[in-house]
Amino acid sequence: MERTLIKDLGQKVGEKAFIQGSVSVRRDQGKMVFFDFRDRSGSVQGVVLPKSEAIETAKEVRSEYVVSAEGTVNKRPDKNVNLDVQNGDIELEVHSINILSKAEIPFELGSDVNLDTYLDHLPFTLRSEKSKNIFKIQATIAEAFREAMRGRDFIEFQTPSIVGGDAEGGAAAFKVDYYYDQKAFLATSPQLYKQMMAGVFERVFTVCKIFRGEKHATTRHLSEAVCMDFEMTFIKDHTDVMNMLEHVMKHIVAKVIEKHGDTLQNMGVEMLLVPEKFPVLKLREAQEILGVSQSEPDLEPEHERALWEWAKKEHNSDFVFVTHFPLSKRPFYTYEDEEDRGYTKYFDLLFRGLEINSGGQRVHDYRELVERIKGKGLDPEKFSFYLEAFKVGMPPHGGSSTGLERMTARLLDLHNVKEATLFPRDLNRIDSLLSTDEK
Ligand code: AMO
Repeated sequence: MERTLIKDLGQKVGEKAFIQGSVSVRRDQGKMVFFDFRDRSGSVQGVVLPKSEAIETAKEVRSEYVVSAEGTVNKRPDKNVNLDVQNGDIELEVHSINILSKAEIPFELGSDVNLDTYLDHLPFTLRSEKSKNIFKIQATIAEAFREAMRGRDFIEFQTPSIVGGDAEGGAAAFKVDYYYDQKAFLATSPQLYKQMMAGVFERVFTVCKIFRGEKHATTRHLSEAVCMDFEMTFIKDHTDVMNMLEHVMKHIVAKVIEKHGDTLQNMGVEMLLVPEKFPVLKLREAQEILGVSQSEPDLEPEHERALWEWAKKEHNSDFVFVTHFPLSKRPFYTYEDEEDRGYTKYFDLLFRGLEINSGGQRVHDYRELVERIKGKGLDPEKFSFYLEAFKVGMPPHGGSSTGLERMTARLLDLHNVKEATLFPRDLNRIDSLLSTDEK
């Protein structure tokens, strides 16, 4: 018999059906055995009656066993109907059951365990409803990002992960053993490549991995993260990039609500506040609001959280842009504001109290860029490949980068970015370490 997906069983009342899936719960009531079966489409209650041929096997089955079952789809008696759950008006009266795989589980799926235990058992814990929802929503975020970009004439490109040097200056790059003793690193950002590609296609985007040797254990840093980057040419200044990013963010939020509105509600996620225009503050204005010294070059995590409170109260917004960071603390490619010397046409986008995106206008003049590289104590020779894009003519341009895990975590109000990362890498965690003694 052909497999029927569990979500379609309701259309087969009175008929026989064959399902395949896992056992979420088994309730042995002596004479009868009840099951909650699940597959990728949903769940359904099954019942094995005392006279059924399946009763022996049913008593053997435990939580998470993988099974196939054949039975008749019945309407439930009125008193047992539960319209609040999927398939709450039917049950599968099981005639035969076949164990495809036995299971030995460390604890009940969906148990409230601490983060380390959760991460130690990812092949199992990722199967919980909560985890599946997180990563389904994450997939929608990435899909909606691509959709928004394509809708504005951006072309997707693949960026290399093995690179000759670090684009970001500050971020610690992982060194790689490359052929012939050449020095190579894992990319800390697609920055230089997206700029080069903007010179080719005018508008480009990429969804890629970045690698950063973050030395501190925090709730916001990963050693391997996914970035959604774009770069666009012929901009007037950084505000064109901010407007594009605002459009992208609104599209992502709308798509997530459209596809996962019910899940957000079930997860207790607060309604997202997305105003027509996101509030914008210069760093110095933000510092004045926060009552902190304007000599600080950046915001601390608690400042980002306080600015969320401000944005909610003053602008009914979960988003706030902070612009004009000091030039001295930003990478060499950052554009200086001619009307506000020493400060940059660069921004961070904070979402629900966390920086999820950075971006801005870039230096596009070859000579100036060479000077800026030197100014950072770097050798322009080492950047000659990148610099060729500027030598051969580069339009004014800018772009930005959104951290996928950070955006997912804040959207779903998850405390730690690792909860929004399938297989997080950090100071202590790489999967093989879980199964060997080698350090
Ligand atoms: P930045 O270094 O701010 O900017 O990175 C951009 C965004 O990437 C995410 N991110 C991270 N997420 C988790 N763990 C990390 N270790 C981590 N590092 C970065 C954040 C951050 O906002 N080239 C510039 C972008 C640009 O100018 O276009 C850059 O890399 O969400």
